[in-house]
Amino acid sequence: MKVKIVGVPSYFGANCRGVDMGPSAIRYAGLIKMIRNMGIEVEDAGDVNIPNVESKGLKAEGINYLNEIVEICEDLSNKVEVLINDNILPIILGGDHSISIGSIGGLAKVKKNIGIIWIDAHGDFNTHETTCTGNIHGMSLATLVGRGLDKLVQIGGIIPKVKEENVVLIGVRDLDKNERDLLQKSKVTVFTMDDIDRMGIVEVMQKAIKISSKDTKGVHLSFDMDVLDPLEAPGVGTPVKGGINYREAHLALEMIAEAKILTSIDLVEVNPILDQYNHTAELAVDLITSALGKRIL
Ligand code: 6HN
Ligand code: MN
Ligand code: MN
Ligand code: MN
Repeated sequence: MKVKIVGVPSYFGANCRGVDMGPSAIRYAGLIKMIRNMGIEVEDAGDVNIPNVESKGLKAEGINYLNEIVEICEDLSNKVEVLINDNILPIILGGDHSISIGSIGGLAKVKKNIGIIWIDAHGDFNTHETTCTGNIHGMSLATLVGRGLDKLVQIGGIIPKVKEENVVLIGVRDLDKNERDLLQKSKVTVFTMDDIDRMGIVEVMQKAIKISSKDTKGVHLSFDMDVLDPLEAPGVGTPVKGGINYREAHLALEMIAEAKILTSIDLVEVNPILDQYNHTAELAVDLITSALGKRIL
């Protein structure tokens, strides 16, 4: 296995500063060294270029930073396409969760048939018609299954990038009303926090791995740090109480590693401005190593 790190220091999809420092904080927490210590070949591919529109509050079609996000995600999708073609496992560091449109956009160009495991406190299943905030990080999963604004859905050229039947959402506890209706009518499989409480993370992950990998050429892991309980991961932009703990997160990712289905990873929404002593970024590093197969006792 060969791994390359790509940073996407963008806050546009969250419309809130801080997450743009996520890639730096995660690198500073020792990501490269920790992966290398596992005996895995790893290289830092640097950052995607982010347009400088400091505090302009740009909107297009009523959506915050629509054009900037399209530009960033097209660029990212091209970079990920190259890495996947070279048999490299990309780890994309956010930035806010809108960047997954670019990373999975690139993956879909090469692999065609893929699955997604989306671990998040939120559904990210709004469209331009249901959003209450106009923030694209709340629309990224909907976009990937082909719902919403043409400009977003068309990123990377493959529409949809993934079939809903192969999408699993885990850890959800905060959905907007219309977003919930959309999800319920969709073919996406949702495991809420309540499901995790009742079934346990092991059964949830066994199901998730089966569903996401069924008839696919691999699975992308999209890990939003706000799925963790804010007591353990305070450095996120949209914290919601009642999340999973470090042990559950580790076990979930360790099981994904054992299943050997992963093509690519993104880890998003680390906000160092809201963090304490870079703790959330350090947790992010630990969890990435779990997804790469590191065992902890
Ligand atoms: N995230 N549902 C809210 C919205 O703005 O649409 C919150 C989205 C949070 C997105 O954390 O990636
Ligand atoms: Mn998210
Ligand atoms: Mn979230
Ligand atoms: Mn373990």
